[in-house]
Amino acid sequence: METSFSEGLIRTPFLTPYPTALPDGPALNESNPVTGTRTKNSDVFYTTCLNLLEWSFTREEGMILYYNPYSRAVVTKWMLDECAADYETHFIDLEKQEQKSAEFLKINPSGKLPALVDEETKLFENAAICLYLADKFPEAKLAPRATSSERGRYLSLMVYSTSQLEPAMGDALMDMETPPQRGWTDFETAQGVIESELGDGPYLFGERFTAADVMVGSMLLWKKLWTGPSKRTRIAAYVDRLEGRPAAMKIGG
Ligand SMILES: N[C@@H](CCC(=O)N[C@@H](CS)C(=O)NCC(=O)O)C(=O)O
Repeated sequence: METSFSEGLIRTPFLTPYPTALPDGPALNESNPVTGTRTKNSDVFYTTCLNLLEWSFTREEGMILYYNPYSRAVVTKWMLDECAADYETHFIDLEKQEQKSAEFLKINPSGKLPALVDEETKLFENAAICLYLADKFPEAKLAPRATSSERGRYLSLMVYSTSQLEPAMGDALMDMETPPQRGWTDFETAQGVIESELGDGPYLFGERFTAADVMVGSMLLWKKLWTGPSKRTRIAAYVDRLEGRPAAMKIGG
């Protein structure tokens, strides 16, 4: 179900943690202009109970993805769908700069998409969200367990995708040089790292698809959309494989 941005904010539990007294409701001892009687304790109690009842019916339990189909929020959506998670999307109009509104900045102080709200938990940055979801849904088996010997490589690839691969790809797309002082590598090197981590695949962890494939793969999927299939055959085949997944990332969807 999709609801509007403002509706979502009003219904987001952490912004309205409990019902406040009715703004137009009666104050204690105030004279009622219609009946002329004074407001009693029981009147205030009754109004508060009604508020509580209304709040308990309108309150959302599921996760809320702040979303625009033409943004990096499609990465989080892919991950949520791989987890078979129950969630709602709230559309954020980037042209209207809704991502910079005071209400949205309370969710994501960087003023960007995506953002995910799970009850009291607020998350931003795709990598953080994917790490969170993989751990929240262990039954989806999208992350090696914390005690597994593969956990270190998994965490490294999750961070590599966003701290090295993504900015390197940005530089390449904008025809910019990548001096090493910037803290990330050039795109050719980054693709070489991914190819060697992929090995014979089919995924980064062999037969097992993980959140690392969502993070690394989403970058390579964007690249294919912008500039066509990779000349590196191993990467091109990997991207085709990812695109073939039923939940695969869809831009504009
Ligand atoms: N590293 C961030 C990137 C977030 C990002 O740049 N989002 C863009 C949309 S693709 C955005 O919200 N831009 C609007 C703006 O900066 O005002 C992530 O992966 O979550």
